[in-house]
Amino acid sequence: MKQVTINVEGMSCNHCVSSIEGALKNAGMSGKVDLDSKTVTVEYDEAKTTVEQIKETIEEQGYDIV
Ligand SMILES: [Cu+2]
Repeated sequence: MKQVTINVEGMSCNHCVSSIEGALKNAGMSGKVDLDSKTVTVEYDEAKTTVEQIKETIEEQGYDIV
């Protein structure tokens, strides 16, 4: 498993946390949102997932990648 930390703009509350973490989970990844540092740390299998796909998954929820 690899790990990547992505800076994300627009996350402000627990709803944001659960929509992003839920979307990542549905896509087969394990994500952790940190509202204080405005980051999402994702563990993923590089054989199945690219960083681009992770970013798209977050953007599809309505958040901007910095
Ligand atoms: Cu929110």
